[in-house]
Amino acid sequence: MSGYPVSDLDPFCAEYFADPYPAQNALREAGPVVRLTRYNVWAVARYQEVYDVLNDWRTFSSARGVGLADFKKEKPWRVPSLLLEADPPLHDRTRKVLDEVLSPAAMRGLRARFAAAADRLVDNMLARGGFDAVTELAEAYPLEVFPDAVGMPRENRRHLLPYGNMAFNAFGPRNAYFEAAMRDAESVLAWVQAQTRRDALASGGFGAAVYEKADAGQLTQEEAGLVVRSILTAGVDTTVSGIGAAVYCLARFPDQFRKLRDSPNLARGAFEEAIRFESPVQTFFRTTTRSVELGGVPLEEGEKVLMFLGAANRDPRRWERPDEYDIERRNAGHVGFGYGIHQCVGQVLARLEGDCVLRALASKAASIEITGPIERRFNNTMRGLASLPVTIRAA
Ligand code: 4MI
Repeated sequence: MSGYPVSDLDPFCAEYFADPYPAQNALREAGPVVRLTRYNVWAVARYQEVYDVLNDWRTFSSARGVGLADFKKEKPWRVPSLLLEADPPLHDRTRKVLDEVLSPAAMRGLRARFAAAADRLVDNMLARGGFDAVTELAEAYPLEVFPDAVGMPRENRRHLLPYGNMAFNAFGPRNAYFEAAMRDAESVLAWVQAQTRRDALASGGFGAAVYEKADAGQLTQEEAGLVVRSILTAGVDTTVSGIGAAVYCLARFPDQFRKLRDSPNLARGAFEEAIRFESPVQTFFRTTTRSVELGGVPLEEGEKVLMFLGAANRDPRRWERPDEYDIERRNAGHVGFGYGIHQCVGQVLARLEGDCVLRALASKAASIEITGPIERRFNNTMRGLASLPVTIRAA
Protein backbone atom coordinates (compact mmCIF):
# COMPACT_ATOMS: atom_id res chain seq x y z
CA MET A 1 0.00 0.00 0.00
CA SER A 2 1.34 3.40 -0.93
CA GLY A 3 -0.03 6.33 0.98
CA TYR A 4 0.53 9.95 0.22
CA PRO A 5 -0.71 13.19 1.76
CA VAL A 6 -3.50 15.10 0.04
CA SER A 7 -4.44 18.76 0.19
CA ASP A 8 -7.34 20.78 -1.16
CA LEU A 9 -5.16 23.92 -1.36
CA ASP A 10 -5.81 26.25 -4.30
CA PRO A 11 -2.47 27.94 -5.04
CA PHE A 12 -4.15 30.06 -7.74
CA CYS A 13 -6.63 32.08 -5.68
CA ALA A 14 -6.65 35.53 -4.06
CA GLU A 15 -6.48 34.24 -0.50
CA TYR A 16 -3.33 32.27 -1.31
CA PHE A 17 -1.72 35.11 -3.27
CA ALA A 18 -2.34 37.55 -0.42
CA ASP A 19 -0.37 35.41 2.05
CA PRO A 20 1.02 32.16 0.60
CA TYR A 21 3.37 31.35 3.48
CA PRO A 22 1.09 29.40 5.86
CA ALA A 23 -0.13 27.21 3.00
CA GLN A 24 3.41 26.69 1.69
CA ASN A 25 4.53 25.64 5.14
CA ALA A 26 1.63 23.23 5.45
CA LEU A 27 2.51 21.69 2.08
CA ARG A 28 6.17 21.25 3.06
CA GLU A 29 5.15 19.71 6.37
CA ALA A 30 2.55 17.39 4.84
CA GLY A 31 5.25 15.44 3.03
CA PRO A 32 7.78 15.49 0.21
CA VAL A 33 5.07 14.95 -2.44
CA VAL A 34 1.45 16.00 -1.90
CA ARG A 35 -1.64 15.35 -4.04
CA LEU A 36 -3.56 18.56 -4.83
CA THR A 37 -7.11 17.26 -5.14
CA ARG A 38 -8.49 20.46 -6.63
CA TYR A 39 -6.38 20.15 -9.78
CA ASN A 40 -5.40 16.46 -9.72
CA VAL A 41 -1.71 17.24 -9.78
CA TRP A 42 1.26 16.47 -7.54
CA ALA A 43 2.94 19.22 -5.56
CA VAL A 44 6.52 19.49 -4.34
CA ALA A 45 7.29 22.36 -1.94
CA ARG A 46 10.47 21.16 -0.20
CA TYR A 47 13.82 22.25 -1.59
CA GLN A 48 15.11 18.70 -2.14
CA GLU A 49 12.24 17.48 -4.30
CA VAL A 50 11.99 20.75 -6.26
CA TYR A 51 15.71 20.42 -6.94
CA ASP A 52 15.34 16.76 -7.94
CA VAL A 53 12.52 17.52 -10.39
CA LEU A 54 14.35 20.49 -11.91
CA ASN A 55 17.44 18.36 -12.45
CA ASP A 56 15.80 15.39 -14.22
CA TRP A 57 14.37 16.68 -17.50
CA ARG A 58 14.15 13.16 -18.97
CA THR A 59 11.59 12.15 -16.35
CA PHE A 60 10.05 15.57 -15.69
CA SER A 61 9.40 16.97 -19.14
CA SER A 62 8.69 20.55 -20.18
CA ALA A 63 7.47 19.65 -23.66
CA ARG A 64 3.88 19.01 -22.49
CA GLY A 65 3.82 22.53 -21.08
CA VAL A 66 5.09 24.03 -17.83
CA GLY A 67 1.61 25.16 -16.86
CA LEU A 68 -1.42 23.20 -15.68
CA ALA A 69 -2.52 22.43 -19.23
CA ASP A 70 -1.12 19.19 -20.65
CA PHE A 71 -0.26 19.92 -24.29
CA LYS A 72 -0.82 16.26 -25.09
CA LYS A 73 -4.48 16.64 -24.09
CA GLU A 74 -5.25 20.33 -24.65
CA LYS A 75 -4.37 22.70 -27.45
CA PRO A 76 -1.88 25.30 -26.13
CA TRP A 77 -3.12 28.90 -26.10
CA ARG A 78 -0.17 29.84 -28.32
CA VAL A 79 2.48 28.03 -30.34
CA PRO A 80 4.68 26.45 -27.64
CA SER A 81 7.95 28.15 -26.73
CA LEU A 82 11.02 26.55 -28.30
CA LEU A 83 12.86 27.01 -25.00
CA LEU A 84 10.55 26.90 -22.01
CA GLU A 85 8.14 24.34 -23.42
CA ALA A 86 10.67 22.07 -25.13
CA ASP A 87 12.96 19.19 -24.15
CA PRO A 88 16.33 18.26 -25.64
CA PRO A 89 17.37 18.01 -28.39
CA LEU A 90 15.13 20.88 -29.66
CA HIS A 91 15.60 22.83 -26.44
CA ASP A 92 19.38 22.63 -26.57
CA ARG A 93 19.58 24.03 -30.08
CA THR A 94 17.48 27.13 -29.28
CA ARG A 95 19.05 27.49 -25.84
CA LYS A 96 22.52 27.66 -27.40
CA VAL A 97 21.34 30.58 -29.54
CA LEU A 98 20.14 32.54 -26.50
CA ASP A 99 23.20 31.54 -24.44
CA GLU A 100 25.26 33.23 -27.13
CA VAL A 101 22.99 36.24 -27.68
CA LEU A 102 22.67 36.90 -23.92
CA SER A 103 26.26 35.95 -23.03
CA PRO A 104 27.97 37.60 -20.06
CA ALA A 105 30.30 39.32 -22.54
CA ALA A 106 27.34 40.82 -24.41
CA MET A 107 25.81 41.93 -21.10
CA ARG A 108 29.02 43.70 -20.06
CA GLY A 109 28.64 45.94 -23.12
CA LEU A 110 25.28 47.14 -21.76
CA ARG A 111 26.37 48.07 -18.25
CA ALA A 112 27.32 51.72 -18.86
CA ARG A 113 23.97 52.49 -20.51
CA PHE A 114 21.96 50.52 -17.95
CA ALA A 115 23.75 52.23 -15.04
CA ALA A 116 23.24 55.70 -16.51
CA ALA A 117 19.51 55.01 -16.99
CA ALA A 118 19.16 53.86 -13.39
CA ASP A 119 21.01 56.93 -12.10
CA ARG A 120 18.76 59.24 -14.13
CA LEU A 121 15.58 57.53 -12.97
CA VAL A 122 16.58 57.57 -9.29
CA ASP A 123 17.62 61.25 -9.57
CA ASN A 124 14.16 62.04 -10.96
CA MET A 125 12.47 60.17 -8.13
CA LEU A 126 14.64 61.94 -5.52
CA ALA A 127 13.57 65.27 -6.98
CA ARG A 128 9.95 64.14 -6.58
CA GLY A 129 10.37 62.65 -3.12
CA GLY A 130 7.18 60.60 -3.10
CA PHE A 131 6.42 58.21 -5.96
CA ASP A 132 5.12 54.75 -6.79
CA ALA A 133 8.09 52.36 -6.65
CA VAL A 134 6.26 49.79 -8.78
CA THR A 135 4.88 51.82 -11.68
CA GLU A 136 7.47 54.59 -11.70
CA LEU A 137 10.59 52.53 -10.92
CA ALA A 138 10.16 48.74 -11.10
CA GLU A 139 8.10 48.99 -14.32
CA ALA A 140 9.63 52.14 -15.75
CA TYR A 141 13.23 50.96 -15.56
CA PRO A 142 12.96 47.66 -17.49
CA LEU A 143 10.63 49.34 -20.00
CA GLU A 144 13.33 51.96 -20.54
CA VAL A 145 16.40 49.74 -20.95
CA PHE A 146 15.19 46.32 -22.08
CA PRO A 147 13.33 47.10 -25.33
CA ASP A 148 16.30 49.29 -26.35
CA ALA A 149 18.60 46.31 -25.86
CA VAL A 150 16.26 44.11 -27.90
CA GLY A 151 16.20 46.70 -30.71
CA MET A 152 12.56 47.75 -30.38
CA PRO A 153 11.04 51.15 -31.12
CA ARG A 154 10.06 53.48 -28.28
CA GLU A 155 6.37 53.61 -29.03
CA ASN A 156 3.97 51.10 -27.47
CA ARG A 157 6.56 49.30 -25.38
CA ARG A 158 4.17 49.40 -22.43
CA HIS A 159 2.18 46.75 -24.37
CA LEU A 160 4.78 44.27 -23.12
CA LEU A 161 3.25 44.49 -19.63
CA PRO A 162 -0.25 43.14 -20.42
CA TYR A 163 1.35 40.59 -22.71
CA GLY A 164 3.59 39.29 -19.93
CA ASN A 165 0.74 39.39 -17.43
CA MET A 166 -1.27 37.15 -19.73
CA ALA A 167 1.58 34.74 -20.44
CA PHE A 168 2.27 34.20 -16.74
CA ASN A 169 -1.40 33.82 -15.91
CA ALA A 170 -1.68 31.23 -18.68
CA PHE A 171 0.55 28.77 -16.77
CA GLY A 172 -2.22 28.45 -14.20
CA PRO A 173 -5.82 27.23 -14.47
CA ARG A 174 -8.35 28.94 -16.74
CA ASN A 175 -9.61 30.99 -13.79
CA ALA A 176 -10.81 34.59 -13.53
CA TYR A 177 -7.20 35.90 -13.47
CA PHE A 178 -6.45 34.15 -16.72
CA GLU A 179 -9.69 35.33 -18.36
CA ALA A 180 -9.17 38.95 -17.28
CA ALA A 181 -5.54 38.94 -18.42
CA MET A 182 -6.57 37.47 -21.78
CA ARG A 183 -9.11 40.25 -22.31
CA ASP A 184 -6.53 42.86 -21.25
CA ALA A 185 -3.90 41.60 -23.66
CA GLU A 186 -6.10 40.88 -26.65
CA SER A 187 -5.49 44.26 -28.22
CA VAL A 188 -1.68 43.99 -27.94
CA LEU A 189 -1.21 40.43 -29.24
CA ALA A 190 -0.85 41.48 -32.88
CA TRP A 191 1.60 44.22 -31.93
CA VAL A 192 3.79 41.83 -29.90
CA GLN A 193 3.69 39.32 -32.74
CA ALA A 194 4.78 42.05 -35.17
CA GLN A 195 7.74 42.97 -32.97
CA THR A 196 9.19 39.49 -33.44
CA ARG A 197 9.60 40.06 -37.21
CA ARG A 198 13.06 40.66 -38.51
CA ASP A 199 12.20 44.04 -40.09
CA ALA A 200 10.93 45.36 -36.72
CA LEU A 201 14.23 44.78 -34.94
CA ALA A 202 17.08 47.31 -35.04
CA SER A 203 20.55 46.08 -35.82
CA GLY A 204 22.82 45.66 -32.81
CA GLY A 205 20.01 44.39 -30.55
CA PHE A 206 19.21 40.91 -29.20
CA GLY A 207 16.44 40.50 -31.80
CA ALA A 208 18.73 41.09 -34.77
CA ALA A 209 21.35 38.85 -33.13
CA VAL A 210 18.85 35.97 -33.01
CA TYR A 211 18.09 36.39 -36.73
CA GLU A 212 21.83 36.41 -37.46
CA LYS A 213 22.02 33.00 -35.77
CA ALA A 214 19.34 31.88 -38.22
CA ASP A 215 21.44 33.20 -41.12
CA ALA A 216 24.32 31.15 -39.72
CA GLY A 217 22.16 28.01 -39.87
CA GLN A 218 21.56 27.51 -36.13
CA LEU A 219 17.77 27.79 -36.52
CA THR A 220 15.16 28.62 -39.16
CA GLN A 221 13.78 32.10 -39.76
CA GLU A 222 10.42 31.00 -38.28
CA GLU A 223 12.17 29.63 -35.21
CA ALA A 224 14.05 32.92 -34.87
CA GLY A 225 10.72 34.74 -34.59
CA LEU A 226 9.63 32.38 -31.82
CA VAL A 227 12.90 32.80 -29.94
CA VAL A 228 12.47 36.58 -30.12
CA ARG A 229 8.95 36.04 -28.74
CA SER A 230 10.54 34.21 -25.79
CA ILE A 231 12.78 37.21 -25.13
CA LEU A 232 9.77 39.53 -25.15
CA THR A 233 7.66 37.24 -22.94
CA ALA A 234 10.31 36.48 -20.34
CA GLY A 235 12.20 39.75 -20.28
CA VAL A 236 9.92 42.36 -18.74
CA ASP A 237 7.43 41.02 -16.20
CA THR A 238 10.14 39.02 -14.49
CA THR A 239 12.53 41.91 -13.94
CA VAL A 240 9.64 44.22 -13.02
CA SER A 241 8.70 41.80 -10.23
CA GLY A 242 12.34 41.24 -9.26
CA ILE A 243 13.16 44.93 -8.97
CA GLY A 244 9.85 45.57 -7.22
CA ALA A 245 10.62 42.77 -4.76
CA ALA A 246 14.05 44.22 -4.01
CA VAL A 247 12.76 47.74 -3.37
CA TYR A 248 9.92 46.35 -1.26
CA CYS A 249 12.42 44.34 0.81
CA LEU A 250 14.76 47.29 1.30
CA ALA A 251 11.82 49.50 2.30
CA ARG A 252 10.55 46.94 4.82
CA PHE A 253 13.95 46.11 6.30
CA PRO A 254 15.76 49.44 6.84
CA ASP A 255 18.72 47.81 8.60
CA GLN A 256 19.40 45.95 5.36
CA PHE A 257 19.16 49.17 3.35
CA ARG A 258 21.59 50.81 5.78
CA LYS A 259 24.01 47.94 5.20
CA LEU A 260 23.63 48.39 1.46
CA ARG A 261 24.27 52.13 1.71
CA ASP A 262 27.46 51.45 3.67
CA SER A 263 28.61 48.93 1.02
CA PRO A 264 27.02 49.47 -2.41
CA ASN A 265 28.91 46.40 -3.61
CA LEU A 266 26.26 44.43 -1.72
CA ALA A 267 23.73 45.48 -4.40
CA ARG A 268 24.11 42.18 -6.25
CA GLY A 269 23.55 40.22 -3.05
CA ALA A 270 20.58 42.40 -2.13
CA PHE A 271 18.94 41.71 -5.50
CA GLU A 272 19.69 37.98 -5.39
CA GLU A 273 18.29 37.70 -1.87
CA ALA A 274 15.11 39.46 -3.01
CA ILE A 275 14.76 36.80 -5.73
CA ARG A 276 15.08 34.09 -3.09
CA PHE A 277 12.88 35.87 -0.56
CA GLU A 278 9.98 36.83 -2.87
CA SER A 279 10.55 34.38 -5.74
CA PRO A 280 8.86 36.38 -8.53
CA VAL A 281 8.28 33.18 -10.53
CA GLN A 282 6.43 31.21 -7.86
CA THR A 283 5.62 27.96 -9.62
CA PHE A 284 6.12 25.89 -12.75
CA PHE A 285 4.87 22.45 -13.71
CA ARG A 286 6.57 19.46 -15.27
CA THR A 287 4.94 16.31 -16.74
CA THR A 288 6.23 12.82 -15.99
CA THR A 289 7.45 10.85 -19.01
CA ARG A 290 7.44 7.48 -17.16
CA SER A 291 6.39 6.01 -13.86
CA VAL A 292 8.82 7.16 -11.20
CA GLU A 293 9.17 7.25 -7.43
CA LEU A 294 9.53 10.77 -6.05
CA GLY A 295 9.95 11.38 -2.33
CA GLY A 296 8.82 7.81 -1.73
CA VAL A 297 5.59 8.30 -3.69
CA PRO A 298 5.05 6.31 -6.91
CA LEU A 299 3.90 8.56 -9.78
CA GLU A 300 2.43 7.31 -13.04
CA GLU A 301 3.46 8.46 -16.51
CA GLY A 302 1.72 11.59 -17.78
CA GLU A 303 1.14 13.30 -14.43
CA LYS A 304 1.60 16.99 -13.77
CA VAL A 305 4.01 17.95 -10.97
CA LEU A 306 3.76 21.49 -9.58
CA MET A 307 7.05 22.85 -8.26
CA PHE A 308 6.70 25.51 -5.56
CA LEU A 309 9.91 27.45 -6.22
CA GLY A 310 9.04 30.10 -3.63
CA ALA A 311 8.39 27.47 -0.96
CA ALA A 312 11.67 25.70 -1.76
CA ASN A 313 13.45 29.04 -1.40
CA ARG A 314 12.11 29.28 2.17
CA ASP A 315 12.42 25.63 3.18
CA PRO A 316 13.92 25.51 6.70
CA ARG A 317 15.42 22.11 5.76
CA ARG A 318 17.69 24.02 3.37
CA TRP A 319 17.95 27.58 4.72
CA GLU A 320 18.76 29.09 8.10
CA ARG A 321 16.30 31.82 9.09
CA PRO A 322 14.49 31.34 5.73
CA ASP A 323 11.95 34.10 6.42
CA GLU A 324 14.61 36.76 6.99
CA TYR A 325 15.77 39.04 4.19
CA ASP A 326 19.56 39.11 4.64
CA ILE A 327 21.56 40.76 1.86
CA GLU A 328 24.77 39.07 3.07
CA ARG A 329 23.29 35.58 3.06
CA ARG A 330 25.02 32.87 1.04
CA ASN A 331 21.99 32.31 -1.15
CA ALA A 332 23.65 30.41 -4.01
CA GLY A 333 21.51 27.40 -4.87
CA HIS A 334 18.17 29.20 -4.58
CA VAL A 335 15.73 28.09 -7.27
CA GLY A 336 14.27 31.53 -8.07
CA PHE A 337 15.92 31.28 -11.49
CA GLY A 338 15.22 27.55 -11.65
CA TYR A 339 18.00 24.98 -11.97
CA GLY A 340 19.29 22.52 -14.54
CA ILE A 341 18.95 22.84 -18.31
CA HIS A 342 16.09 25.36 -18.18
CA GLN A 343 17.69 27.67 -15.62
CA CYS A 344 16.96 31.28 -16.55
CA VAL A 345 18.89 32.19 -19.70
CA GLY A 346 18.45 35.90 -18.96
CA GLN A 347 19.73 35.84 -15.39
CA VAL A 348 22.85 37.87 -16.18
CA LEU A 349 20.66 40.56 -17.74
CA ALA A 350 18.21 40.43 -14.81
CA ARG A 351 21.06 40.81 -12.33
CA LEU A 352 22.53 43.66 -14.33
CA GLU A 353 19.21 45.54 -14.12
CA GLY A 354 18.78 44.78 -10.43
CA ASP A 355 22.35 45.76 -9.63
CA CYS A 356 22.09 49.08 -11.48
CA VAL A 357 18.85 50.10 -9.73
CA LEU A 358 19.98 49.06 -6.25
CA ARG A 359 23.39 50.70 -6.66
CA ALA A 360 21.72 53.94 -7.70
CA LEU A 361 19.45 53.79 -4.64
CA ALA A 362 22.34 52.84 -2.34
CA SER A 363 24.53 55.74 -3.46
CA LYS A 364 21.85 58.43 -3.75
CA ALA A 365 19.11 57.69 -1.21
CA ALA A 366 19.40 57.95 2.57
CA SER A 367 16.14 56.13 3.28
CA ILE A 368 13.16 54.46 1.66
CA GLU A 369 9.88 54.82 3.51
CA ILE A 370 6.57 53.16 2.65
CA THR A 371 3.97 55.94 2.77
CA GLY A 372 0.69 54.25 1.92
CA PRO A 373 -1.10 50.95 1.45
CA ILE A 374 0.61 48.57 -0.96
CA GLU A 375 -1.43 46.85 -3.66
CA ARG A 376 -0.61 43.31 -4.62
CA ARG A 377 -0.84 42.12 -8.20
CA PHE A 378 -2.63 38.79 -8.42
CA ASN A 379 -1.24 36.50 -11.09
CA ASN A 380 -1.25 32.70 -11.40
CA THR A 381 2.55 32.51 -11.63
CA MET A 382 4.12 35.88 -10.91
CA ARG A 383 4.36 37.26 -7.38
CA GLY A 384 4.64 41.02 -7.19
CA LEU A 385 3.03 44.32 -6.37
CA ALA A 386 0.81 46.61 -8.41
CA SER A 387 1.59 49.64 -6.25
CA LEU A 388 4.20 50.56 -3.63
CA PRO A 389 3.93 54.19 -2.49
CA VAL A 390 7.26 55.36 -1.07
CA THR A 391 9.23 58.46 -0.19
CA ILE A 392 12.97 58.51 -0.65
CA ARG A 393 15.23 61.11 0.95
CA ALA A 394 18.44 62.27 -0.71
CA ALA A 395 21.69 61.19 0.91
C1 4MI B 1 10.60 31.88 -16.64
S1 4MI B 1 9.96 33.15 -17.45
C2 4MI B 1 9.70 32.69 -19.13
C3 4MI B 1 10.67 32.01 -19.82
C4 4MI B 1 10.49 31.70 -21.16
C5 4MI B 1 9.32 32.06 -21.79
C6 4MI B 1 8.35 32.75 -21.09
C7 4MI B 1 8.53 33.08 -19.76
C8 4MI B 1 9.10 31.72 -23.24
O1 4MI B 1 8.08 32.12 -23.79
O2 4MI B 1 9.97 31.05 -23.82
